Amino acid sequence: MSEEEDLDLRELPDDELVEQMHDDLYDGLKDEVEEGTQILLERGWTPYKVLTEALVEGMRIVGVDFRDGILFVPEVLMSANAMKAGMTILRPLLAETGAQKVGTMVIGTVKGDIHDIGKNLVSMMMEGAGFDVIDIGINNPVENYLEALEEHKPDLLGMSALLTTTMPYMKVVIDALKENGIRDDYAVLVGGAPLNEEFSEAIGADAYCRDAAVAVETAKEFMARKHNKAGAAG
Ligand code: B1M
Repeated sequence: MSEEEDLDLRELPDDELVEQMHDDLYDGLKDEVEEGTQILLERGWTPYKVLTEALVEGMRIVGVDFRDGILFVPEVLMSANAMKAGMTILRPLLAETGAQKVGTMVIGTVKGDIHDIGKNLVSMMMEGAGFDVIDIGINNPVENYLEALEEHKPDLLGMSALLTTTMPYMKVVIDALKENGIRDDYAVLVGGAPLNEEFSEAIGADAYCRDAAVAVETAKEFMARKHNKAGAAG
């Protein structure tokens, strides 16, 4: 038996367990990442702390080696699957806040882009904060956004892009909203690793969200503003 197989995750103190989870995520070991997630929860870690310190940080490390050509697509896919397995455990816990429904958001990754971990994380955190989230998935052409907006009449539209080649597509969607005369019906929030404030402003979005926590805060601010406006008008 190898040393890896001998390792009992339950025997590790928190800091070593988290480090081991980063390694397991790196190696795409889904079962181990699931087990580590469970153990940290049993030890009283909040779902948010497990998410950020064990999973998101692990994926950050994967990203660095992917960029540097040490890891390749098939390996990173395994890491992504392991990360998603951990997120599946955390999702219902993050949504269990009992918060009142505060608004609705349609969210999707733009056309040409299949990255969905960040978007899923934003969805989870938004649900946890009391938003109804309609997730239209990945690789969305403008028609999908328009259909979802028409069908669900949300307060907010969220778009995610992880590639410098796909982020300009967000402007295509915003321009389509303008052409259809519905731009002002929604607050458009954008996010994804290659974006920044400047880009968000340049394409006419309402806000750039650096991470999922910022997305939640920004969404809440927009809802408060919307209610104040409605109050003032009525
Ligand atoms: Co991709 N990939 N990838 N990849 N991948 C990146 C993005 C890259 C930066 C890696 C690198 O080189 N360092 C690079 C992009 C370079 C660039 O454009 N400048 C890259 C590349 C090149 C590619 C391919 C082209 C590789 C290839 O085929 N040669 C290919 C493209 C496929 C395509 O989309 N057409 C590709 C494929 C893949 C996998 C399929 C293997 C896998 C995706 C699996 C999946 O998502 N199901 C993958 C992964 C996992 C990554 C990295 C390693 C990790 C992304 C991630 O999940 N991060 C990534 C490296 C990196 O980002 N540093 C990389 C964790 C996640 C929690 O963070 O997504 O940033 P993030 O989301 C954050 C915030 O950005 C924000 O909140 C989130 C939570 O805090 N946010 C939002 C995101 N969306 C939001 C929406 C909002 C608000 C906030 O709306 C309101």
